[in-house]
Amino acid sequence: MERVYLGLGSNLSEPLGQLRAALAALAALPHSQLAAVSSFYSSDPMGPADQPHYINAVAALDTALEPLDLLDALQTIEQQQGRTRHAERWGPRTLDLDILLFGERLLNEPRLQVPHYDLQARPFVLYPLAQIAPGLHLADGRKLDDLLQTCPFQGLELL
Ligand code: A4P
Ligand code: MG
Repeated sequence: MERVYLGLGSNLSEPLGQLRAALAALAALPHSQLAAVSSFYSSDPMGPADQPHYINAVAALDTALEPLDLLDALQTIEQQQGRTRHAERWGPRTLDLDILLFGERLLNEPRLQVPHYDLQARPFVLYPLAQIAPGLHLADGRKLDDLLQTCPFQGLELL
């Protein structure tokens, strides 16, 4: 089993319900166990400002799935929850499931970059992650505490 951290986000079609449904789907994944879930946070949208606030959370999943198999499973869950992909970057979505960290792995594949390319810039990722993994060291040598220092708790509200 490897410990994976997942970012959950939604800003359409009752975001709280979207996250709850996503967590139930994650808990039902084969060869996997949902180990921890952060609080839910309301967050200002990153990207186009003319979209609703997001609800974000981070979950820890222990899994024996390979990374690309987990990605397939996450995209299936996104699709089951009505996700449609649009051209607009960072636009609104019913559900976004991102692989933030995957055990000690460093992945740079066409479909999957791990650690997530932008996690250091996202308070709605770093603060919930710190809640369930305080003092975490990333596989690439960075320390979560250092990333938090340069990413203010801004536009974020603990629900
Ligand atoms: N992909 C590569 N690496 C990964 C990874 N580590 N985890 C590929 C998941 N997927 C990864 O993703 C596009 C492709 O990225 C996938 O097919 C996969 O092979 P997507 O979910 O289809 O597209 P996207 O999410 O719209 O694109 P992008 O640029 O990844 O968007 P982000 O970065 O996820 O941003 N504001 C707030 N407050 N909270 C949010 O959660 N989210 C976004 C989306 C914008 N603004 C936000 C939030
Ligand atoms: Mg995504």
